[in-house]
Amino acid sequence: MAAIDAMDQTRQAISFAHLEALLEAVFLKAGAAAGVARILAENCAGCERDGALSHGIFRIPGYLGSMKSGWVDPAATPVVEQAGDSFIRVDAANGFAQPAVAAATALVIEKARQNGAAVLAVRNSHHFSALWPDVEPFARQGLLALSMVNSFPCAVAFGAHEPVFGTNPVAFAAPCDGADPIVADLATSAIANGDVQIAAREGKALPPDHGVDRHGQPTTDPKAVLDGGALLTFGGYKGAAISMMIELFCAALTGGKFSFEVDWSAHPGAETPHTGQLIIVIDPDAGRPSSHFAMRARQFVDRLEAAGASRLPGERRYRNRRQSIEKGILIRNTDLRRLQQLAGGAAAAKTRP
Ligand code: NDP
Ligand code: PYC
Repeated sequence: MAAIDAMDQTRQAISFAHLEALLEAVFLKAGAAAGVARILAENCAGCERDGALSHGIFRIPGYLGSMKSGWVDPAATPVVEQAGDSFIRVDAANGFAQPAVAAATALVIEKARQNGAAVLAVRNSHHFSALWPDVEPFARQGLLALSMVNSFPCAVAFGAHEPVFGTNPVAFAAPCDGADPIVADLATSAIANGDVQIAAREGKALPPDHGVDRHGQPTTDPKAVLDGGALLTFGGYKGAAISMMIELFCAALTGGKFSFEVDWSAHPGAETPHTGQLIIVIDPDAGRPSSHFAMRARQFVDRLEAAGASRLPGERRYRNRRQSIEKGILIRNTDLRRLQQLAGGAAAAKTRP
């Protein structure tokens, strides 16, 4: 999509299956391998369904720009390497991160169940989405998962004057008795770059203390942040420390690039960060005769709620998901038409609601 038309407020509700099929056709038409197109379509449609809008269909132009410019290989075959009993490395071969993670998932689960924990270190990969889709499925199988990914230089360390960090999100998922898994997923910058872009398109100001302009001066203007400025980390030096951990774990450990090493200047239109990702999976009941963790998680959540916690992380997304499943996913008509064009005529018949 050349641009999302922020002025067009007319929308229609479409099913998840319809959106997923449409996006799959878009990725296929742009040259993605069949397996890659399917995985990215499910991921992107899931973000839209759950209201994770900074990483839903808004990202399609960026995906396609990266593919068209030759920056990412949408037909890459990831190479899975067993680096240790419970340490699995994947070379994503300059492809997207999600197919690389998918290629190793069965092995990671097997090793986590066998040994109590497993580490998945992905390098040479492009992650352009939310992180929760990477961790939630593990928790649905009774496992704990922690993941992080670095991105591209757009956030300044506490007291620094140049962006070295990416927006570097971290996410965890945990099973909880009688409920959806607990899932938290957050950028370590004060705000995700995607939300800054959305604010710029919609003419909205950022909250104070989120970004600086190209001269290092505080600004609430999203355009000034995007045009040579930078984001701050959340929580000052504390967020900076977590962002530093993410750089070390996702680049130095995996063999991927640090955010500051990402240079797509020779690939106009490219937007997907070419970095690395780490996932740690733990079997919480390893060495115990019966399931314990999910029950303890439930007790903790009950205590939080009794203490007045108004909502848990992940709750907004789950609510959106339930609504989308019941009533359909609301998509602007202009966006739907543009996606249909990108999918090509042949796909249109396949993707009717
Ligand atoms: P948010 O600040 O919107 O939310 C962060 C977390 O806090 C979520 O789990 C959210 O749950 C939860 N939360 C929000 N408000 C409350 C509240 N009042 N009480 C309790 N919990 C709350 O996310 P970010 O803007 O930091 O990140 C947005 C997305 O961008 C993430 O999915 C992230 O993975 C993605 N991202 C991806 C990058 C990449 O390189 N691929 C880089 C940076 C970000 P809920 O979801 O239910 O609202
Ligand atoms: O929203 O900060 C972000 C982001 C970076 C890469 C993908 N999403």
